[in-house]
Amino acid sequence: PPPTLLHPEKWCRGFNHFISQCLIKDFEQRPSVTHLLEHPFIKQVHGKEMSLQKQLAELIQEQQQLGSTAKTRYCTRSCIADKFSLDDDLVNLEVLNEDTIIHQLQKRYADLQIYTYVGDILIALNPFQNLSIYSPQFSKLYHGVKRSSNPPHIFASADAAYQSMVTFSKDQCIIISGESGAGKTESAHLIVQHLTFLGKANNRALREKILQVNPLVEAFGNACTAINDNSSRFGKYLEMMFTPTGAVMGAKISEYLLEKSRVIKQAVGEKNFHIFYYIYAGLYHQKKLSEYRLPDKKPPRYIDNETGRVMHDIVTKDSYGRQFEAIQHCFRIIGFTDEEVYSVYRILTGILNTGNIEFAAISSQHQTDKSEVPNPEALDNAAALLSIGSEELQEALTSHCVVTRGETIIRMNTVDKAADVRDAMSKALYGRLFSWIVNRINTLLHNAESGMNVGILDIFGFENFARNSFEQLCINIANEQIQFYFNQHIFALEQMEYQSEGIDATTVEYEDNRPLLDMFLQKPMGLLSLLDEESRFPQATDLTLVDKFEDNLRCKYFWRPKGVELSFGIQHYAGKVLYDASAFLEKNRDTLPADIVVVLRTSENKLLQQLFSSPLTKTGMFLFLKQVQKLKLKQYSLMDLLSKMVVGQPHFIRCIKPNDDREALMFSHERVLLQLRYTGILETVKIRQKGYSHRILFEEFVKRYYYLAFKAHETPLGSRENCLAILEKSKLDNWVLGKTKVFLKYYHIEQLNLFLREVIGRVVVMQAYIKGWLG
Ligand code: AOV
Ligand code: MG
Repeated sequence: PPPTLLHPEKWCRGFNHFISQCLIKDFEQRPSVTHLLEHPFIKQVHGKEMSLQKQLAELIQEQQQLGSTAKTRYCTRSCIADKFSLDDDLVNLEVLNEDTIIHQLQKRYADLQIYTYVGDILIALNPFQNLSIYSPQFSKLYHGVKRSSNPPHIFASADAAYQSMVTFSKDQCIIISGESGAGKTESAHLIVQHLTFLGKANNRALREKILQVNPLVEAFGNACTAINDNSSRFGKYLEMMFTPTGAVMGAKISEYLLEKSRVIKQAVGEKNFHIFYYIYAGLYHQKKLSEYRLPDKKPPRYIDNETGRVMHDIVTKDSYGRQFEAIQHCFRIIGFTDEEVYSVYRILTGILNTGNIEFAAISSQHQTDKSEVPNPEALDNAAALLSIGSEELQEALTSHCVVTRGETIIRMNTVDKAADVRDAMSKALYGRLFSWIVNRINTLLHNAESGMNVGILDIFGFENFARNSFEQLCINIANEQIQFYFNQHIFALEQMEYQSEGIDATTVEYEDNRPLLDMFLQKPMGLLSLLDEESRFPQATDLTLVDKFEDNLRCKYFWRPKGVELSFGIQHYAGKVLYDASAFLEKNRDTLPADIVVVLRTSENKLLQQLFSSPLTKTGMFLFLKQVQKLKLKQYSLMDLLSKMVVGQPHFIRCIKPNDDREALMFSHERVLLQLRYTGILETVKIRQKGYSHRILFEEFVKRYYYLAFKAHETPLGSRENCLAILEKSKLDNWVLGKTKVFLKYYHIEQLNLFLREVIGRVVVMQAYIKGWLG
């Protein structure tokens, strides 16, 4: 069905668009010219445009001059003129300032035009309501057409990445950024949806599998926070692999920095990872709670944050139960065995039972701070589900071995210490289970053949809560790095290259967050190094840590508020955040006592045994983000990191949250302005207006576009002159030739590709015409 939410006139702008609509709606595939001309829609606009027949006649004439042959699909769309709405791209603004930009976005948002271009960058405003613009019809609409044929759309961005990959045989990456709740994860889903559509493999099963990856990992890695009901609590890089001809053939996912602490505790108003509620509801409805030793009155402590509420939701809301079925479906489609899934459930419910183990102090004559488990039932339940001995488990929780001078001594744990060990075990179980699932998905979707890929980066967005802890710091540093990457790509590298190619291009000032990143990542005096160093001192406390920060981080981005001992502030690119350093050291140490590992290794659950026996093969993560997680990299060098991170040609999507109330159609001027400011949108528009977003080596350029100026059988040299010939023949303007490269504006590429397709398309149209197919 056509979009209902948008005014038809706004949505269907060009003639071209009508054609595409007709193609999709009324003719399935390819209409004859007569059919097209008969169509009421076409009839209506026909008079205003050049007649189709006239165009065809011209095409044939041109074609005879070009005299080349080619094979490609039937292509009517590209030979029909269209109009371009200037509103779609901020680069077209005549008066360029914050006011005009925000006015434009606001106007568009009111029309439910949530997408807007800044050159090749896409701005996506969260609509906070479901729009009917993501159906397969829309995927078709945005498939391989000129960008200006349709209003801006996330499918167009996915399409651009895909076409780029196929055309240049080069890996691509799509980097989605924005603060928490801005719509990154939704955008990532839509991109996967469109890419699976584009990469139509004969293998339907594989496509199905790929579409289940996000829902599955998000059930384990997303949770409800104060800002977003489906907040990503881990970073995700999903690579979709394609054959050289562009058919999808596999996928690979990398995860980093899962917020494990959520397993054991959540802030007020927040929840544990989705999967715990899904499984609880699923087992409840299947009447299997007792089999997994879960109570049906009061849910386990780990998921019972708001007393009473959780059980009520589990019993009454059928959405949780449905989600559980969906997850079972995901597991099955992707190819997990029943045994594996069963083991996963045992471990998850084992974790829930572990959380219920309590400790009480017992005093004996010799030791006053011993602890015991007053509720052996919980202990037995946890041990049973994890398939380990309950006595061994109790021992590992309440005592630990120390080796001094070759002698092994057993020390008893205090109540607090025992509780910490219990929680550390739960976190480790969950964290390793999560990594295992990701690894398993990769094995199941792996394809040994070499190909190209489009990677999609979707991380947790910038967060600023009432109370911010270690997790927020990690999340915000990761966002700081993405911002840096964006800046490097859009501003710094670009300007460097102009210089080396001897091109005169105006420089644009931008807010460089490098000093801030240095403050975090520098060795040995950066914040993370200091944290690491302090974590190694057994005597250190969170207070000595903040003192250390204060003594060493002497820069304007760091400050310590008066009167609040454990707090410190950071001026992030996206705003000021006040952090509470309680438990920073413990969270950074993230230690799991050896005693626990030993016990878990004895498990009869094969999967669990595996989780703790060998180090899991970590998937190829981005070094730059891994750095945040593993603070032990040898030398910190930003440019080095950066070059490793560039896994392909980047495409940027900047998500913007129009309001904090998650309300549809509400546009908070203030909030949007803030986001425009800190993401440097104004500067981005400026540089896109003035700069050249594409730089192609002469040789590559000629190889790719020689068709436009030379005969099909010719093989012209990759020289400056030949580039010039092609560019002149194409009648483009505003390009520049450097010493080794052709510098193009973002829209040139599209025009060139379109010309190329037109040349090829004409051949087909002409042949079809001659054969009498169309007459
Ligand atoms: P995030 O990924 O950027 O936050 P999400 O993608 O989870 O944000 O989006 C938050 C919510 O906004 C979703 O659950 C939807 O309800 C709504 N939403 C976003 N984009 C769309 C869209 N295109 N159409 C309809 N609704 C949308 V975080 O992961 O919290 O940083 O950590
Ligand atoms: Mg997200």
